[in-house]
Amino acid sequence: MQALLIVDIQNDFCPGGALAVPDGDSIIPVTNKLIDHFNIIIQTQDWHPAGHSSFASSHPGKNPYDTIEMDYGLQVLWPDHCVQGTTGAEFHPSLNTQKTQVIIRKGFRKEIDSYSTFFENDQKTTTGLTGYLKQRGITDLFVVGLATDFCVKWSVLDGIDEGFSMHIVKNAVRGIDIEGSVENAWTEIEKKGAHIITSEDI
Ligand code: VGL
Ligand code: ZN
Repeated sequence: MQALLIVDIQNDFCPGGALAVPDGDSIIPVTNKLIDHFNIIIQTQDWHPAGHSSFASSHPGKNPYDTIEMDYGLQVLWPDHCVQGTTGAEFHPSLNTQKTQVIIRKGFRKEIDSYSTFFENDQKTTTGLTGYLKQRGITDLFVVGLATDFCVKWSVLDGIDEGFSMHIVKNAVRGIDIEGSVENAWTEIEKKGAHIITSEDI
């Protein structure tokens, strides 16, 4: 059983947003076309409280894209983004959200960030997605969205560890790209055994 996982297509990750992914909104038309081909659609929504620990503004003297050592390891610090209840946290208005059956919100605990749709950044705290997918008999996840080098990458890697067959649609993802992070992401994704496909293959 197959499902489409749409990662973080939110205003703040699109041009004009607080943490804009270059060209981020260009994946929306192809994502909307893919939605027609699936019966099960899952979306994720980055959903931070104000003052979240992943925001550079929460750490005096730090700037966006600096890194900091957290209890759970190295964390990149971001501009304030996807704050709960703000326009920036809303799904992009051009994205068709009508068929979406479940929305996984992540990053809602102040002290811990969450890139992956399966686990928070401590790699232990679960979002519950595995249980949802298994109970519905879903075996194959097709992943699109933002950003290739963070939330998309970690979702794909964790999905494989959780026993799912992961397919990443390469013309329906875009990355932030910090010091080669997009290229590294593709290498890791490939090495882990994800299927790298295009929307034409579906
Ligand atoms: C993301 C950085 C911070 C993402 C979310 O969706 O890839 N990146 N929060
Ligand atoms: Zn975030």
